[in-house]
Amino acid sequence: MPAPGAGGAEPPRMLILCLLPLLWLQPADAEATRQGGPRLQLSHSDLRNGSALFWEGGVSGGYQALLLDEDRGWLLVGGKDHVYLLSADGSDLKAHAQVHWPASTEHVQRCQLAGKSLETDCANFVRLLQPLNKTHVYACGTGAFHPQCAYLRLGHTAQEPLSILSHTVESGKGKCPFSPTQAFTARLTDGELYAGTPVDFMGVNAAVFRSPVRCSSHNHIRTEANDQNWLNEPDFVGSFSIPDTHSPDDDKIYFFFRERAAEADQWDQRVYSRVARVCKNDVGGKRSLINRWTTFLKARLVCSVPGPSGVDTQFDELEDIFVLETKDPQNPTVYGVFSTSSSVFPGSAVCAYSMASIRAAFNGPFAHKEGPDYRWVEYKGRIPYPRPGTCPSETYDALHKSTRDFPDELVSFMRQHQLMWEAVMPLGGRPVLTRVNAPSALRRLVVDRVEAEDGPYDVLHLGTDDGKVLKAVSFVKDSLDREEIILEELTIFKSPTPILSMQLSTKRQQLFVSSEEGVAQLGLQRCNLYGSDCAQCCLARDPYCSWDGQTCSTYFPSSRRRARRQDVKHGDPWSQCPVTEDNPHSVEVKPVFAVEGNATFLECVARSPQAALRWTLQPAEDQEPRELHQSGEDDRSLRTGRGLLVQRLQAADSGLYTCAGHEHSYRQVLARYRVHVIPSRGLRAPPGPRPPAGKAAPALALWYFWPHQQLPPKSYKDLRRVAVEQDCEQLWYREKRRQQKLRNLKHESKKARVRRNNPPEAAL
Ligand SMILES: *[C@@H]1O[C@H](CO)[C@@H](O)[C@H](O)[C@H]1NC(C)=O
Ligand SMILES: *[C@@H]1O[C@H](CO)[C@@H](O)[C@H](O)[C@H]1NC(C)=O
Ligand SMILES: CC(=O)N[C@H]1CO[C@H](CO)[C@@H](O)[C@@H]1O
Repeated sequence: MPAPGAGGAEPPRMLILCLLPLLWLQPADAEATRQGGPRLQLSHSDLRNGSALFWEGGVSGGYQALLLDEDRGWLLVGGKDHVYLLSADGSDLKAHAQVHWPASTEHVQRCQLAGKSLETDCANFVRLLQPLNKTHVYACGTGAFHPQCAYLRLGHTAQEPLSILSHTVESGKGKCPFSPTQAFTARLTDGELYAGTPVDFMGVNAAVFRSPVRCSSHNHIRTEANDQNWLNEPDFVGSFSIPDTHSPDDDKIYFFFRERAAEADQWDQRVYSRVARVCKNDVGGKRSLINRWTTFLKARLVCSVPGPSGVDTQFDELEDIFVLETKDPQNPTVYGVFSTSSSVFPGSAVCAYSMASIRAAFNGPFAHKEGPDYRWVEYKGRIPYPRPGTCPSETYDALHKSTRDFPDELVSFMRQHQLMWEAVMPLGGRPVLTRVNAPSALRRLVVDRVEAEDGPYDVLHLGTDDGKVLKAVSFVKDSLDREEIILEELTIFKSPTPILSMQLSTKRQQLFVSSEEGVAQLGLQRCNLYGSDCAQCCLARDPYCSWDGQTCSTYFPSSRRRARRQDVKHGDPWSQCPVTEDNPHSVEVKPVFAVEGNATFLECVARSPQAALRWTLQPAEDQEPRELHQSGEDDRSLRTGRGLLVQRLQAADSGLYTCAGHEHSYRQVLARYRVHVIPSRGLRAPPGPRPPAGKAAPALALWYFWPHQQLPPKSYKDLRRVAVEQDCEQLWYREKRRQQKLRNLKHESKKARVRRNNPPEAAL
């Protein structure tokens, strides 16, 4: 394997370095960012160059509602007063059609009279798009703080590919929030809309509703209003229909949200995350709980890192939820992204839950509070039959065909007991991914289950609050240790604006991402960017990618090509790639001459951000190489992400320096330098006939390594002229100018920013 940067045909260059200023060296930082940093980092402009397609139309409120049609390959996008139909035609993401759907003038005026802003509040922000059937979509918008819903017809005629059916416009109360920023969730299934949403102008009261959308036989039904035990200032995050048994009568809708925790210490004002569920066939009670849920139950969703002294780090605030479908429709894996409200260390975490653990919490004991002055305890009394929360179905009990037939005892129990005593714990008892003290927080996630050579992996695509998408994979290794790998960090949007929505197309292997700036479409992998050899491809450990013998490219599990090389779990190129023992002799040795007492800089750049650089020095042929540690015996040597700097050179620093990149078990020699330290007394010797006999050796050494097409210098005087004046002075002034620039910059901004923006450059 050729060494990077070893300029093949070029003759060895003689390097003499002057004292290198140390201002820009930052060994500690360089080491720190290498740990667990993303393997691939692409800026917005990198992505523009072929990796992603963009549809831009900056608008306040952003594009919050996305609806993907996998079969036809288009994306419906809800924005301010408009719905757009986007599709990618090769080189572009284009709006093929759009429909204008404003709020009524009357409501815009009322909204403004109430003190709201025309720009950011008093418009119809489209927040919900749900498929109704092949030709129609149910759409809801805020309608200038007067929510409205309507049918949207698709592809009716070529002249009018998208239209709002004006006769279908109806109130959106209980389906869609009033404000473009209030949290909510809604899902249309079987002609009914299940929604968790605020129901008033101020956004103070929120409830879980079911509203008929199409000719459905069911009534309107909701959670009890003004009862903190049902819901306590909730922020809804997601809702899903998940079957419980083979009988549709047992089907349930699950709601995910965060709310003020009534059961926590009342002085503590904690927020907890929740999962709640209702039966689809719940029609409310007959004498009590009329048009109220009789099956509404909720449990706490825990995402925490166990601490050493029993004090767990809680990520309490649910931000987004993704239900990863599996072959078994009753048992998808539920992924949540959480943030911590702790101001000590801001952070985010991703936790995964099994449906079994969620069901176990709902089948467990109820929480109970005897009265206002009592604490929450586990309910130990008699539990009515059928068990509270069970759907009326033949599976458990043929007597009760409808929730209206439920015994009074059960209905009155349901009035008092919504909260389960046990919390739902994450799979593995801890997060699959944590990110603390990071510059941004995680806000959205989608998960793709990818079949790799060594098994299935759940790849997380995470949207941040500053316009980025991270691709990560996390798994338990043989040792039971969990490993989290950030594969990519993509800066999708120009400005650091929050990611609002993400849609995954598994069929097309595409990801759609929206923000206030617009919508981006990108592939799930960019394998070719990991590197152009098998080892780099293998070390990347991206389940989407494998080495096909020529390039790093998409891995297809179905293809029976045994030649595909991939090892996600261990990333071990030894087992996967045609690398035999890495031969250091394939890397050319560059001679370096430096003056005693001065400094020299040996360049060596890792090929991936995860590789650690190690330096060894072999002082003489018959001596063993020894490793140069980060903090040497004296602090004359400094290692940076770009190389090694040795200051105040001594004669003993001469020898063969080898730089190798280490990653897992893989070691690759990247650069070799033969450093010759020339005694400074020799250089300072006055120009004269000959140097003292004892000082002849350096001149010989110099001559030996001198570029072949040049004549060797005749004397120390020549050496000084050629080497010092020509090379060094130029370098010195160049460096001085650079320094001055840096100093000026430093005055303007903070040190840390300057460092980040001006990575140390190789001096030669
Ligand atoms: C864009 O990509 C091409 C190859 O796909 C590459 O040659 C070119 O340098 C890239 N340009 C920029 C500005 O990154
Ligand atoms: C879809 O639903 C709309 C509204 O109920 C109805 O008019 C239309 O005929 C339906 N289309 C199909 C293909 O079922
Ligand atoms: C070429 C060069 O920069 N030489 C410097 C080496 O260090 C001595 C003092 O230690 C300076 O005087 C030289 O200018």
